[in-house]
Amino acid sequence: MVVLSQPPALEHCSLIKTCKPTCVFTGIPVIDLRDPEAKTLIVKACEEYGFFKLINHGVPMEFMTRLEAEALSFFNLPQSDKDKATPFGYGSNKIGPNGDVGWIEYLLVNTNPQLTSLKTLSENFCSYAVNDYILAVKRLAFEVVEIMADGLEIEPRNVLSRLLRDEKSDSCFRLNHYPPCPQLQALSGRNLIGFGEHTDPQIISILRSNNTSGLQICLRDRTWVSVPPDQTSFFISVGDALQVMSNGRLRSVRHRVLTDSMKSRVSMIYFGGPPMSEKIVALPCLMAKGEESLYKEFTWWEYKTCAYNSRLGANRLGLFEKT
Ligand code: GA4
Repeated sequence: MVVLSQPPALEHCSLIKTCKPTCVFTGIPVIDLRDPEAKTLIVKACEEYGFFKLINHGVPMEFMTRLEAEALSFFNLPQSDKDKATPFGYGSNKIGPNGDVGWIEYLLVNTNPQLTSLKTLSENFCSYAVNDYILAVKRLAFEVVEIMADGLEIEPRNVLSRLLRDEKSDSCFRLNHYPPCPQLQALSGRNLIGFGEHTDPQIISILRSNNTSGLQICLRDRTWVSVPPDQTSFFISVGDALQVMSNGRLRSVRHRVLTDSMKSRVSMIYFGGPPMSEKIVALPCLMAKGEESLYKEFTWWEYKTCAYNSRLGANRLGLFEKT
């Protein structure tokens, strides 16, 4: 068991009572990247859930296990050492700048090689496992959005991937550690929020976690369901920017993470975003004749600024809907 040198105070985290017991959802679409039907299945999954599990993805398992081991050795350092990494993206309990809290500690860096945060982080805290992993997951993200473009029958097929491949792409990478919370056992029927409900603002997110459950997604009928963990696969989520670019056809998925009472959860997520100056608008090639865009025009910089001025769980896209 991982023991935090300074456990976050329980009263600082949001204790929520689940209204209905959440069930483990067995209906998450599972997509084999090598399946000739993958393009159609990916689009279907993103329309229905904004979420799917990807298998046969080609990223070597050692890339994941090496980074997970390095992340754990970092998160197991004394608190005073981890606090030294605050300028390089370390944070605990606080999520974003507007008062959101969670039972979590993390490292959050921009993946743009021109910015120094990732470089400094890998040199000082995570050696090079993080670089291998990010490179592999970026390539996977490019491939997934290219297959998605094929499935959407849009041309050129790099219409989405060019935004992630751009050297100015505003993408980031997050390593999350959710320590177990044994006190939860005494609070039967209550759940502790590790990471509160939200949608990801970017285009696409690629998540890998260890075998500890906790991730939940919100279905169309607004019920929350638990995603069975699978440390060998990736979970892919549609972000707000892709919802806008597809004029609402693909939906960005609301999700959250609940704390486990016994097991620590480690997740690693690549958030693929466009360059700051990019206009986020419905792709003309996806609009039917006479179809109106559902959202007002904005740049990624404007949307990101709005996200950082809002609470985690806010319906940010609502502010950009045409009335
Ligand atoms: C949610 C998705 C990513 O983790 C993240 C988060 C960011 C942060 O933790 O700094 C935000 C959150 C996320 C959306 C609203 C704002 C910004 C915290 C917050 C309250 C890195 C991102 O890009 O947006």
